[in-house]
Amino acid sequence: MLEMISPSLICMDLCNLERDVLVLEEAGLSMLHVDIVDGYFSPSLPMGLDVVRQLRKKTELPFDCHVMAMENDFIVEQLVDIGASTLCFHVETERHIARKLGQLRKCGVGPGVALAPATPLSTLEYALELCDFVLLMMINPGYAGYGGESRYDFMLRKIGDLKRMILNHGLDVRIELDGRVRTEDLKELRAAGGDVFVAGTSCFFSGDRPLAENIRLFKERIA
Ligand code: S6P
Ligand code: MG
Repeated sequence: MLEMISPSLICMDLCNLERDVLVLEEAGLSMLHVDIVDGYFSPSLPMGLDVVRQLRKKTELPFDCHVMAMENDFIVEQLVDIGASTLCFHVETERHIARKLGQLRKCGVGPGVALAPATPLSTLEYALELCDFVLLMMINPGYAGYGGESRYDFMLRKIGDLKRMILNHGLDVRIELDGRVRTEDLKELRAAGGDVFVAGTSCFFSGDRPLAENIRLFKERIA
């Protein structure tokens, strides 16, 4: 299960990123979820590209990048240059979805698309076969720090529908789930079709306990 968890960088102690990343590495996590929000897509600007670039030198963990931007080109190019392992951008803002997915693949980056909760799956009909993964946001992207928003009730149905769509197309595309992933929900999210789970404030980075302690408790609960 631990290998399916993608801990979200912007939920870590932003003044102690290197320290927290090392804790995650030592605990056996196998990737990092790198969110870049441009401040226009959603009213949030938690972390810039230079931070990600510096962090790339501090850890071997693959960067699982999620771009939430009105204009994707510059941010995507930069993340590829920094060394993203996988990268998804939002279908809601990308004019040339197939082209961008192809460019990512050519650069050796696992391509994916991200969908806000209410964006229909029909938008994936032709893009799906170009993707390694689809990220489904379970709350509105970029609003994680705003309290009060919880996972939408229709998400389990949406995950199941996407899983069926992938199987019907005879594809092997991972489903990544992002937003309000709680430890106690992992079983049902997995059963619905989730393959990768973004761990944020609802999981590893909650409460006043040190991160290492939270991960220890998490491991106990999923054992
Ligand atoms: C921002 C971003 C997410 C969050 C994550 C937070 O929307 O895409 O990856 O960092 O959703 O998780 P949580 O548990 O605080 O909702
Ligand atoms: Mg994200």
